[in-house]
Amino acid sequence: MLHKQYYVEQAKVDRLVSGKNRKSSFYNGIYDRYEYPVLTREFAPVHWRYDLDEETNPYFMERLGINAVMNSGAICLNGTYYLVVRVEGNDRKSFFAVAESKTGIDGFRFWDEPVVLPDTCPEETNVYDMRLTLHEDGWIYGLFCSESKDAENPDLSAAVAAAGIVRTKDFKTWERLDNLKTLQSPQQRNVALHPEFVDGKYAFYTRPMDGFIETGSGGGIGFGLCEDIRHAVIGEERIISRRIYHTLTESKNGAGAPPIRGKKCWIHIAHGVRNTAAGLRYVLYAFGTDLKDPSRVVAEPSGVFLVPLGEERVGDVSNVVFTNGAAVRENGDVYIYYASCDTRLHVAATTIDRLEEYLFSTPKDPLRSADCVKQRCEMIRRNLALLKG
Ligand code: M1P
Repeated sequence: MLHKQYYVEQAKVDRLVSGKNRKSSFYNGIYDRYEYPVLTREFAPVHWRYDLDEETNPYFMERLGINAVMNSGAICLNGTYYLVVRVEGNDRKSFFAVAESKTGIDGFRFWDEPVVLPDTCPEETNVYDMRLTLHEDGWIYGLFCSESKDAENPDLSAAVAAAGIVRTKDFKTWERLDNLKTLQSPQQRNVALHPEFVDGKYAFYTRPMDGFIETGSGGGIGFGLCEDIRHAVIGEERIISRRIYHTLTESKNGAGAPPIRGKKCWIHIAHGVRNTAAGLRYVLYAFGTDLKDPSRVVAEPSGVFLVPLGEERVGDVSNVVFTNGAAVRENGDVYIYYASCDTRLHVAATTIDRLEEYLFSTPKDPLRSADCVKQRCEMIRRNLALLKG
């Protein structure tokens, strides 16, 4: 028999799912932030966490708790927003689950069952951060991190990150393809697939890494082509968004959602990482690449695009915002899904026009204090002249 506490717990989930989200008072003209996260662990269905049967669970104890819901792939199809969410169990293992909404800013409800990927890699211990691409070949691809123990290193935390590839048409049946092989780089994380063929080939944004945490000689976000996505091999990776000393990408960076086709360029929202006395700080930044040659950067606004603010700054991995999904509507509205502190998921809403104005009108980073203050003074003086009439 169903335990009566089930109804109490399910009512809490239903209340959260039916709650309305509101724009917050935050303003920067680039995007709107929202007051509430779009998903937290409390949105996880009760039947994922509890044995509902009164006989086998007389105290209605949580059996398989959910620790966090975060980094999500996103797509808008026929007016419905789909997220493929990274859900982390209390056992530290992540899995994927689909949540859908009609508004993109609230009302996300998880499907009844998590995604079950074909289990083709016996050494794979953890999977996370799926980037969804609706490709012009007709498939929806999901690229994710497939993590395994580094069998050659006795250190218990030594691991190997590879890019797993799956594809689907309905988010229910998933075909697993070979993991991506990059001949120049031993490890990969944060890999995204470009939505269109480039020179007749599949194009990938990569993040070459020497180790599991440190990118080492990996200079930033790479770009590479391959012919056969079922057995994807990339020979040359060209770095298109470099890590730079004393900027937000100094320690590492990585692609976010697959780029968005704008009117003037491909719009990229990526993450950058720098080290601080308080540990690594993850923020988002943006750049634009040429519509015909997506490996050529044409717009590089200076500084951060989005940083963790207020309550977003605290969580399992504090001082982190991370994105791997954005949903675009036909009218040009863009919803950027970002997680804070590997704990919960938020949305920032903008449009293609606003993003392109940001990309092309924000000044470039002059990279030195003396030049940065000159750049600022030029704007201040123009403004003062305007204010004085
Ligand atoms: O903990 C912050 C993020 O760390 C990793 O990103 P990166 O590979 O750039 O260091 C990822 O594991 C990501 O999931 C996580 O949010």
